[in-house]
Amino acid sequence: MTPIQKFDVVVVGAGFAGMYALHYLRELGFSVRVLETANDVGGTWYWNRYPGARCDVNSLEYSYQFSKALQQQWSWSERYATQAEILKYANHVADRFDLRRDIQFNTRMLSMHYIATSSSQKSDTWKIRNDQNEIFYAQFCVMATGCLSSSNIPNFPGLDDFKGQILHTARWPHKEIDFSGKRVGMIGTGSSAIQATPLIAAQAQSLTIFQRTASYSIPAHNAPMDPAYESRIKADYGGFRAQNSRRYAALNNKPNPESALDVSPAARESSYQQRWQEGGLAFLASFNDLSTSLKANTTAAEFVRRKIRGIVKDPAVAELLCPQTILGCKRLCVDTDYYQSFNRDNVSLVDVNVTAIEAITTAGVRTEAQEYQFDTLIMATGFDAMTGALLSIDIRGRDDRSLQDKWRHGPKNYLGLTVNGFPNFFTITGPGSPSVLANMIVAIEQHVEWIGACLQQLRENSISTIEASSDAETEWFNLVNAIAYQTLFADGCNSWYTGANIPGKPRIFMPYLGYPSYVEKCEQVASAGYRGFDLS
Ligand code: NA7
Repeated sequence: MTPIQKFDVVVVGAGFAGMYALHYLRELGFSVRVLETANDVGGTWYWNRYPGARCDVNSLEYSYQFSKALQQQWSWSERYATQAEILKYANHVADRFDLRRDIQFNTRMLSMHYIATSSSQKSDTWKIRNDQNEIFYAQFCVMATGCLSSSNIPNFPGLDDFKGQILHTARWPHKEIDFSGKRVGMIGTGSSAIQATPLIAAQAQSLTIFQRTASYSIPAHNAPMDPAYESRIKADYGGFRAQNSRRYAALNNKPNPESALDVSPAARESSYQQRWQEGGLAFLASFNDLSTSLKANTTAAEFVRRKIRGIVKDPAVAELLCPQTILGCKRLCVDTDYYQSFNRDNVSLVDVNVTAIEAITTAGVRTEAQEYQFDTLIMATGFDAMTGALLSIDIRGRDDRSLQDKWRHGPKNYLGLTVNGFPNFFTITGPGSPSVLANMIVAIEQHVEWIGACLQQLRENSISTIEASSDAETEWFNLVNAIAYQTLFADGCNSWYTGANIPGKPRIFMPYLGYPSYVEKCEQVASAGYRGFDLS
């Protein structure tokens, strides 16, 4: 007989969002079961184990703040934490808060169906089925499936024919790969490839990188954690966090309130130089109009291009590495010696816009110009971001309508948290919320706490169902778009923010831009008795 299990809340995913959702909701007295495909916690940091994988947010910020003791006691060893250290932290949190007893690992969700019952029964519920044919019933579903969890494997002809080793950065084997003596090919030049390149190049016999779009990358200037800096932050960690949460991306990026166009060329250069020297994503906050004025953005883009030309010795390769897109319309990359790698004799760059990839062959990659032979082929081709993981599950709301159908023209929801037609269903850092354009862990904590407060309100007022209204959803969708179109990023390039990296995916700028204004709106909705929701 199929075992049936009942919970107040089923959470899907045991990354940072699912872990905190479990802890928070359990503390509020809800029965919670987390279902996770992997065999351990960590989410994106469980899967992305490629060489060089590292967070692009400062480690003192990319960590939970819900527990003062945890944030005081945990010490990060570097300015930017490695994947291994972040995973160690996730494991520490799981142990410290005894999370594993309510997490079921090695289980993939197949379907989640809403079952409406009559109002007198007051037991509207979700029926969830996993790949082991287990059935779970839950009054609420919380999707903590992650923004960068569904990997993108382009449909190259012949992909299965390759006789060597094929790897994807987001599905990296759980063991060290030795590239010594290997001829390695890598497709893609996003963040993952940019982090992996210097390390693979240092080991492999040869590394050939296939580039479709050049990325802007700012040096990380990573270093061991400065104990004096750590002590200073920890002396007022709460104050540091509060100040960051009031910033546009909830990051300590020290935004310059000036326009790039209001200062002299020398002052502008000096400002960019200082940010380049400091390193990291804060480069985008060099001036207040880099995301809104093409003229201002071009000054920053030109600065980075000059840097690339200064680092890369072969002028033709340097030119190929110079991005021509709007700086920031794809996520800025943060690197250690990426551009320098192209000065090595064993690294070469192929522009697939000039010689397109025709097929993967038994021996390697065939472009329009030639065949390249490899021992190992790495797909650094990114993700079906933000919606991919959600839409891989057969989620059905009212009247058996699927989420795939509902979102066939792009994701539409309310507050990036809830979907009309899908009662008692929440998405953590879903499209329509700041998510990837804010400090993810800060965004996760805000979402979990908002959901927790909401469930508590429902319980206290004997309300069994909450559902976003269609009007509120439309209004929200229009707002997210209107804000995006005030910037250059909405249609500035083919980024995964817009779904443009996945053939056939509807093109919509998905994240809500501006963390503080978003939080304010969520709070207003809650304090107005969950305005925009139907409660029953
Ligand atoms: P990204 O940033 O999406 O990069 C994927 C790369 O793969 C990018 O350069 C793509 O080129 C390239 N790509 C994808 N499909 C193809 C095909 N069919 N042919 C050639 N090249 C292709 O993913 P990452 O894993 O590097 O980073 C994701 C995020 O993780 C990052 O933004 C950080 O937030 C952390 P394109 O640019 O689409 O032309």
